[in-house]
Amino acid sequence: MIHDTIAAIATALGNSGINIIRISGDEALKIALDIFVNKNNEKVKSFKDRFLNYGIIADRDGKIIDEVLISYMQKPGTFTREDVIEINCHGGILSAKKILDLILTYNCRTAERGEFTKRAFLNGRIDLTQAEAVIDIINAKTGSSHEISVSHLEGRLSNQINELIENIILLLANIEVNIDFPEYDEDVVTISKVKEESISMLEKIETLIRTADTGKIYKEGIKTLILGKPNVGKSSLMNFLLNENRAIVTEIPGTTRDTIEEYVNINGIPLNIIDTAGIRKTDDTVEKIGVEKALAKVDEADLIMIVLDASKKLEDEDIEILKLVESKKVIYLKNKTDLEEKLDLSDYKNIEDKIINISVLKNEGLEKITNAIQNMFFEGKIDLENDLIINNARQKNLLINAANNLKEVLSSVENGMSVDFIEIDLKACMENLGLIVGKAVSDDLIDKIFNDFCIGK
Ligand SMILES: Nc1nc2c(ncn2[C@@H]2O[C@H](COP(=O)(O)OP(=O)(O)OP(=O)(O)O)[C@@H](O)[C@H]2O)c(=O)[nH]1
Ligand SMILES: [Mg+2]
Repeated sequence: MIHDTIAAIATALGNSGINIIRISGDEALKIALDIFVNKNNEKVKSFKDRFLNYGIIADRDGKIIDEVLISYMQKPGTFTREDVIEINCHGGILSAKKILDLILTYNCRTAERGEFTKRAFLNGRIDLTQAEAVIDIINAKTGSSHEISVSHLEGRLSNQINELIENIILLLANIEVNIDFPEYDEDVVTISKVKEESISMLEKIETLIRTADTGKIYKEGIKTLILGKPNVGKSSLMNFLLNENRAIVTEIPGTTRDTIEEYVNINGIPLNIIDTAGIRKTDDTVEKIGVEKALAKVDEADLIMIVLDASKKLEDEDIEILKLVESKKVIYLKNKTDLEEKLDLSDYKNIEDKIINISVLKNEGLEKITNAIQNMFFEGKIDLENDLIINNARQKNLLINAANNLKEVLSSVENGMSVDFIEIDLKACMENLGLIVGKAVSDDLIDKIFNDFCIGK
């Protein structure tokens, strides 16, 4: 049981209209009552549960720190399942800091990162998938990723995992009965039930695992590298996709020196676009580093947009780039089709067949790029509303382990192994699933997960 009271500034440490300080724990109400006076400069005896109270907080010398709105939320129906106080004070970080400092002079300590959510978890308010959803919501870079995390927070993933766990418990009970009362001779029935159930559970788990790649894309965006020799129009393309003049564009080859990275959502497709320095051999130290940086990003990219210049002959640099990305998902773009065509791809038939003609200058052909991405990444179109999507690597790995356990179960059934083996693997599967929702999770893992939070959450 946790007894100490924690406090933190829950809003971001920047300039904002208001800031919120949160206190959670047994001392929360007492502290709030002690530091607060109402608009008539009077102490109040108590706060009504879930009402806003307008008043003033002064320091221990009676010097006013700020006008505030305080709300008191009585346990257990709160996020942390403890008494919670929230103090809204004015923005600019100074008042919030002063109020927090004052609170910390009481029997109360600063909350660690994610500690409010950790308490919600430890006190049974939410399970681990929901706690992870909270951090994902905070960090969501795309609207879709936010939607997925909200569905996890609602507990949809946990419900499905819990159903699987209950299923295994039933199966294990079935096996136990069979061991305890062998005279019933239900051996055959049990084994066929184990097989049938394992196949069905395996299917469900594998479906979830398959969604993980989509989940990753929604979470992080499709990591899209724009690659090409200098001056082909990479930065122009980047700016067009972002709909803003983010990257410098000039007619001088070698304009972009560093990689430039931005997030954008194009027709619901989340992209993490990276513009790069034009690839060429160069003696310029800065440009050389830029080129190396661009090349270093090829490996980790989900998608590469190769830009070729329609108005120039194919050069060694182009050919080198084409070779470099052979094993990747690539969209080939022929830019500057508004100019007289000099590019000849007849030696590269497979690329010629796939190439998309565009002119960034004239705004032509660009919708074909989004169509191509759509086809490449979202063939079996995912329905965010109705499909559960895994967007967390920890959960994915545990699901893979659980699937492997079930495969072991099925292989034991096939090979007529003793029921003991089946039991071991079913239990292991149950444990792996349990870890996803945080049943019997080690303290280290809990700390690790909550450490990713920000203070005050
Ligand atoms: N005619 C024509 N010019 C274009 C087109 N797209 C870009 N340009 C011009 O091509 C020149 C180079 O464009 P950038 O976008 O800077 O090219 P880049 O590939 O980023 O070049 P580096 O950063 O030097 O590697 C600029 O003068 C652009 O205005 C196009 O579709 N048609
Ligand atoms: Mg550029």
